[in-house]
Amino acid sequence: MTNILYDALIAPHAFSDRSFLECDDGSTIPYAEFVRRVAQLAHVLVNAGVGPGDRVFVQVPKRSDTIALYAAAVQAGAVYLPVNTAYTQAELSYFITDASPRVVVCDPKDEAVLSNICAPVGASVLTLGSDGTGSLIAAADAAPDHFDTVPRGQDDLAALLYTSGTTGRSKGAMLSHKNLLSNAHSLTELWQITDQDRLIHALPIFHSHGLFVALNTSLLAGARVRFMAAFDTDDIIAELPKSTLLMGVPTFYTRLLDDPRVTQERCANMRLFVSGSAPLLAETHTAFADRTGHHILERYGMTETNMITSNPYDGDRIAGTVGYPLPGTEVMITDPETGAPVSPGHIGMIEVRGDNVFQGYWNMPEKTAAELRSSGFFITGDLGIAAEDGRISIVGRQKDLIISGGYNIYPKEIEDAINDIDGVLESAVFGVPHPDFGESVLAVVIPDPGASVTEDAIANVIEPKLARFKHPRRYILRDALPRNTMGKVQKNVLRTEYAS
Ligand code: MCA
Ligand code: AMP
Repeated sequence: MTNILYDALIAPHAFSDRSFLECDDGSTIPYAEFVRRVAQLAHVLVNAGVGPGDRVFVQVPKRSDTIALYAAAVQAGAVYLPVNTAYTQAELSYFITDASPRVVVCDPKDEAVLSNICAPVGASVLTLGSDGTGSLIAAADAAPDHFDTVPRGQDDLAALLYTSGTTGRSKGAMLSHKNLLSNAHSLTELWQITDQDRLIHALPIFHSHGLFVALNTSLLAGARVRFMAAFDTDDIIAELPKSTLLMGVPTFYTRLLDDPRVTQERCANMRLFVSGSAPLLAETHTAFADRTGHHILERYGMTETNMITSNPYDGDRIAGTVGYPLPGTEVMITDPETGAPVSPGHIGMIEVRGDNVFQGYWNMPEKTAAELRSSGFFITGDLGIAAEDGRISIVGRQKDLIISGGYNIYPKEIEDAINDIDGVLESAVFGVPHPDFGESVLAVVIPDPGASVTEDAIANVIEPKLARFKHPRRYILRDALPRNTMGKVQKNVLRTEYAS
């Protein structure tokens, strides 16, 4: 048996002296060197006790060794579990307890805290810091640069990605080798990515977008990657004339449009701009085309499904639509109440089936059963319309979700944290339009009768509990929440009231 993801993405580069990662400090990591680094890190993982199917939990800065660590987990037959570097100790504690990893890799500054969290689950802690040093790195430097790849089949898990849930508890989406590889093949072919491409990579690498969409396709094609530690408008503008591809969230494009240096001439070498993770406003699409001559290609996906649809590479990229189902992926629009398919032109639930669809939620069979039908169709929670020719438009979400700068924020998680505060009766968290992030978070809080709660006091309690990007920008104290006749909170009323 082979290891299908490793064999497709990493092994073919073993003797290639072509550039893979071009880093911020000007250094370049050729493909063959990367393959050797992956082997060294795989040795470190196995020496730390990682066996096939074990989770490798990773919360580290964006570095070339972080990507090598992902590939090393795959080569060692383990399950890679990256999390947002913004998560707090309280959030990490939940993930680590739920996933019971064998190894946790963290920033050296967090080692003491994570060691405490890891002790009850018996996970070892290794470190990798933003300066590229740490115990993981020291051990890798001393390890052999060849590793006998652990066999893994197509249904074996390669990654576990936590995605927040409407019930307030994050769910681990189990992604198999087949899920990841099939999607990488579809996207590489559709977007015509080759070894002649140079991708500007400015996304975080703890989500599907930056890790799988951007890097699995680059690895499959043997493309070069200008690997940036973080998004920076100046850096991207400097790289445009030397690059061919950019993948980003809509905020990338509104920020680029704010800069007059982004012109047709500067983008002349670019072949493709891709946007996803959040709705791209039609006005952004049009303004970018007017300014640069490039029609941003919008695609649609989810952590659970990888990418689902894409606008065409050749053909009309229509603003406000997310294009057609990827090859091998079926999309069905259904009545949210009955699950029966609806006709083209009618709004319904977007459901998806294919090799890209995950294996279920970690340790949550009832949630898996509720969202993944026995027919194989996954219920996305997004509402859409299919045109007669199959082109999909997303028109809303049935799930209560805010997307801020491409990060998903589930109101229930924040409401639970606010409602736990002494003196709070209830709360409603909702998104309002934001010029940079698309949406931002507000909270309306109803104090208990006679209680004296202040905005600052609430903020102080939330601060250490939730990652910064989830924090409401305001806590608005009121006497009551607007409700409909059924008693359901009318968030649409709040959204309208506080839109400006
Ligand atoms: C940073 N901050 C944010 C966000 N990002 N607040 C709300 N929403 C955000 N997205 C806050 C920080 O906590 C900080 O707060 C302040 O903004 C500045 O932080 P900084 O790191 O400097 O921000 P930035 O570099 O300007 O980051 C903005 C960003 C980043 C580049 C848009 O958020 C980003 O890279 N987003 C991409 C997310 C992504 O990859 N999503 C894919 C999910 P303070 O100053 O108060 O401390 S995968 C997915 O959705 C599916 C599968 C799909 O289809 O792709
Ligand atoms: P996540 O849970 O982080 O995987 O985010 C997935 C969600 O992001 C989807 O269910 C959609 O609601 C949203 N999303 C991703 N791509 C797009 C897009 N192009 N347009 C609108 N929403 C999108």
